[in-house]
Amino acid sequence: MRLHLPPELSIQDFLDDYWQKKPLLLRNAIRDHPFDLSPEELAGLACEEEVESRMVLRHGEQDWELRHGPFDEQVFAQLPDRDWTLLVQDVDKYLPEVAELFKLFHFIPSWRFDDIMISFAVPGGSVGPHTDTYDVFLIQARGRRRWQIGNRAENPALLPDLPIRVLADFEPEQEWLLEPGDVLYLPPGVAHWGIGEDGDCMTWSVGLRAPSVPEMLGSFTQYLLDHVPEDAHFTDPPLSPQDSPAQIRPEAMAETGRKLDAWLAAPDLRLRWFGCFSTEIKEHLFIEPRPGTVTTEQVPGLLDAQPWRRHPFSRWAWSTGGNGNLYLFVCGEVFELPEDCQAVVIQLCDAPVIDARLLQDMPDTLLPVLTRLIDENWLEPCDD
Ligand SMILES: [Mn+2]
Repeated sequence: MRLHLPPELSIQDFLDDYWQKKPLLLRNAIRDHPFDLSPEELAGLACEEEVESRMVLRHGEQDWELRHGPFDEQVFAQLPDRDWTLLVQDVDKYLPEVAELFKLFHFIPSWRFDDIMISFAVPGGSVGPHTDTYDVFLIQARGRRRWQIGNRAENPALLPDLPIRVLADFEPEQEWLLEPGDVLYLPPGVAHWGIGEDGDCMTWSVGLRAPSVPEMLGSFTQYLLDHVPEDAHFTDPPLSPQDSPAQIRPEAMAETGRKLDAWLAAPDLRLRWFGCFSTEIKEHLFIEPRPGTVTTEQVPGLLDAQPWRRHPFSRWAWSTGGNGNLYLFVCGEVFELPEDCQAVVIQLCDAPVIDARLLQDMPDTLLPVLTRLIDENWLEPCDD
């Protein structure tokens, strides 16, 4: 399965000219995925307690009525023929055939992806014109949907008093009717409006993660607070008597700046934080730890007995620090490993199925880490 780009456009061209810059419509880009999720199956997911879902009705109890799932099955029978849409978040976490689609976008780091949201719309159904703060690949999976896109605007005006963010002024600049297999790439901030055309339609939205800078600062400073030793204190620059003892002199600020900058810019601490931050999982996607604990001695036998995979909710990444350290990040935690573990770490993070043969000659230092990964259920047997 691959993404079919026009012959004159290479992946590198796409990354250079379009990624995070401008929209691109790719006609017939997915040709060998069955998209065989039925509207009934999607509605079934929206009825489940742990699945995040929403419904937007254009003319409900108010204009743009928003309803939150989980929904009762009978709700679907009472809906009008037109002008509503159902959106189900994180479908990739529940259906492996949906998660498969991430493979199409292997040219983007896997830790950048958030989820695949699937929306079903009847004719006229939509969430209104809006902007998103993240990149998205809108994949037409079933039926046809009309997409209008506008330009990029900073802080655009919204319609007042609505439960969803609908742009007050939306001027479409381009318009396309998407057919199954078409993919529309949108960078952050581009106004867009997708409306169900004739008959039902389904869009699979592959969404990226783009935490805000305040979110990153909040998380990073908390990480610093947890890791900077408490006995690191303020110290004076070389002092000389002051005419006004109340003055804060530039030398005092320079010294204070050096202290803070040393921690803010510490490369290793920053990398550890970023890896943990990027692999954190959403709270409601809680991974139940494996019942009973596993001992380090049991691990080689367990791994040998059957194929293993990453838990579908889990997030993984790895990196090397400036000091040559190898870091494995899983679900917001960091494991520091010797360099000779790199091949195994890559396999753990990237391979669809963990090959026990590669793990057979793994360095012993990896064993306690694998024990923890299995204990937490971040690694699970394939047939679970
Ligand atoms: Mn959107």
